[in-house]
Amino acid sequence: MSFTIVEPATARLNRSELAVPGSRTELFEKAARSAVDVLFMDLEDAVAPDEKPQARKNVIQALNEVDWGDKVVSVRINGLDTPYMYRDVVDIVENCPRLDMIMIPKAGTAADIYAVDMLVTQIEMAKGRTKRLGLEMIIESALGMQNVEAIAAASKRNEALHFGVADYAASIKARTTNIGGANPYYTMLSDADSEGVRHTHWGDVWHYALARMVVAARANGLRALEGPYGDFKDPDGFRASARRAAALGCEGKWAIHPTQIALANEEFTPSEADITQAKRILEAMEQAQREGKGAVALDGRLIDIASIKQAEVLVKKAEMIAA
Ligand code: 1VU
Ligand code: GLV
Ligand code: MG
Repeated sequence: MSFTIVEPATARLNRSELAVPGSRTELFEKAARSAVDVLFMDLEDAVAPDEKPQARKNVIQALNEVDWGDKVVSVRINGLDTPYMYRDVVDIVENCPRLDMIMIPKAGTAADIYAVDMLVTQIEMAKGRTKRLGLEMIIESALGMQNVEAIAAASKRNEALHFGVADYAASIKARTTNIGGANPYYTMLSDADSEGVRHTHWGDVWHYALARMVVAARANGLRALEGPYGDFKDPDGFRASARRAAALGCEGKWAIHPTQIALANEEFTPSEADITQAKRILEAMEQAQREGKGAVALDGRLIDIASIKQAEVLVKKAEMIAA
């Protein structure tokens, strides 16, 4: 290990995160009763400008009146460049003791996080809030991606980074109108094979951005989450998107429709086979260490001390889900 120890953020199960527009009050109870791990009530892009003040009132009322059970509840405030954001923070933090986190959209620089932290800290002190609020940031602009490391390290309140693929695509001027998923333009054509056929190879157009964000999150002890998949009638596409995000180190994905909650929960839950294999690795390494060995073979493959850490990630996640 480095002499620099990475402190993990508040541990929360965050396989799924449901987006609930603050203007649609009829959805609040449904969200509270759903199987989602975390939900955020949105004051930002799902709410039209004329509806912003009313949506803020709706969210405050719901945070005080709806029984959210053990759900982790967040509010997505408006961006720091809008006339709404300061009042979102002041009214919501002053009046909502149940709130767990604030989601900052379009985080661009570490100073954005500093500004929200400063405001939240003053309100917490003034109001004697006992529950310390966490911050989750959406990385969804070229500026935010350029500064992602500094954003991740900007506050001790930070808990998670989210990849906001829709705004990110717009910000980098990518050629797409899809929200997440594959991009038919992002392909390469192979040379002709022995039968003269040329094959199209699909790539993951978001690989670099997502991987870069995951590294920044993990280097600062934060959760990394994948954002929206807009086609909520395409469970296979959602699953593929979630699965490759999990493979890259994400621990959850947004649901923009209730049908995506179970898909996210399933895809970010380690399978029985994965857990069994992880436990076998831990047992084999315990035996190896009793015998004074650091590296041994299991099923014809190398396992060593790093394998213990890999296996523990899976076993700890399974224990968290079972708790
Ligand atoms: O079966 P019921 O009638 O009882 O319920 C409906 C509907 O009310 C409910 N439902 C939801 N419940 C909780 N949270 C939700 N977000 C939610 N969405 C729907 O589920 C049942 C089936 O709904 P539906 O298929 O009839 O869906 P609608 O036509 O009512 O709504 C579809 C959209 C996509 C508009 C809706 O799901 C929605 O508003 N989703 C969230 C949008 C959002 O928050 N966007 C911001 C985050 S994404 C981003 O920033 C970048 C793209
Ligand atoms: C989320 O906010 C996105 O823009 O994808
Ligand atoms: Mg966005």
